[in-house]
Amino acid sequence: SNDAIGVLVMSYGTPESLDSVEEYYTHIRRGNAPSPEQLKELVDRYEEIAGGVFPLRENTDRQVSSLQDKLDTVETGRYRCYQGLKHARPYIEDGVQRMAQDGIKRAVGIVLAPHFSTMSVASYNKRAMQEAEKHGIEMSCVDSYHLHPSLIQALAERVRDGIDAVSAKAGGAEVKVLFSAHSLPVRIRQVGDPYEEQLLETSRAVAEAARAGSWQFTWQSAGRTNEPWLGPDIMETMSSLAEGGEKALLAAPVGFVSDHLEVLYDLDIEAMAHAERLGISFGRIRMLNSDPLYMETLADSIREAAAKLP
Ligand code: FEC
Repeated sequence: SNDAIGVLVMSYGTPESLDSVEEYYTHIRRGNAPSPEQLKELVDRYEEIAGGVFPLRENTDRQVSSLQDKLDTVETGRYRCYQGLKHARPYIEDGVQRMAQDGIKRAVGIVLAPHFSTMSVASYNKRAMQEAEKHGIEMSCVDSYHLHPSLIQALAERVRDGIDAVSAKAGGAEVKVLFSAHSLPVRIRQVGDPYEEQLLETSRAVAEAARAGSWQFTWQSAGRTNEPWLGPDIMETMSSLAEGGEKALLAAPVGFVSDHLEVLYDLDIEAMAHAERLGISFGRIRMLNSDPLYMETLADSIREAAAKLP
């Protein structure tokens, strides 16, 4: 047995190589393989962001090791971090199995996404708890940390810097901040899901801390399925703002914490091209990645969850 508290750090996951994009996409689609056209479209997007490199993998690795360092500065040896990915190896279950092999008896689970949704964080936590139970590990999971003061501070610094950078590009024009997050199917509203409210709470707190004059929230990266997804999408929002005379926009994707496809492609390539067509200035805040304030947010949330363990 091992007295250390295991920390299962969960993240979305990304393919290991271009050869494993199909397996990854099939997993996201709950076992339904994509068509050859769908697969090609996704492979092309990965090729465009980094020539077939998968930045999320290295970013998650770095976040986990920085978090371990941060936890060690508080109490050496008390916490031991393990990685568990939602759609790629090492899967969430693999991470829990590794804990079990190390004799871990008590653990905390945390997702590298600040906002709770029944369709996102809840499904990570459920998989983690189910696997932990199989191995007799007591596990307590963090649901959200979307208003942690260190998170708000880190995001506000980025918004402030982003406003200055876009304003300079736009000849001093006033910059409107577009807070964004991954869209989800509209049906989350039927179950009273807190996702939307939490995202608005983060946006409001960051806008205030950054003294952003003008801002709004919008969705991005909706899935391509037949059911309705939450909108408006950032592309539509950009079009209507440009039509209304807005000259400079800053994307602040506060639902994400890392440089990855949904930021590097959907915002930096797609939304940027859209801004050029509309003739407006556009920029995006730097992502948190392993920022010390983000590590502090995670470490505090972990300690709080650990205090609830038997
Ligand atoms: O860089 C990378 O390799 C991974 C980038 C990535 C992140 C991410 C985050 C979230 N997703 C969420 C929900 C959904 C739902 C579907 C869905 C589909 C995809 C596809 C790719 C993908 N997601 Fe993702 N997501 C990332 C990547 N996501 C690729 C498949 C092709 C496409 O639609 O573009 C729809 C599934 C279905 O078909 O039924 C739903 C949510 C997040 C943010 C929270 C989190 O990180 O968990 C919510 C990063």
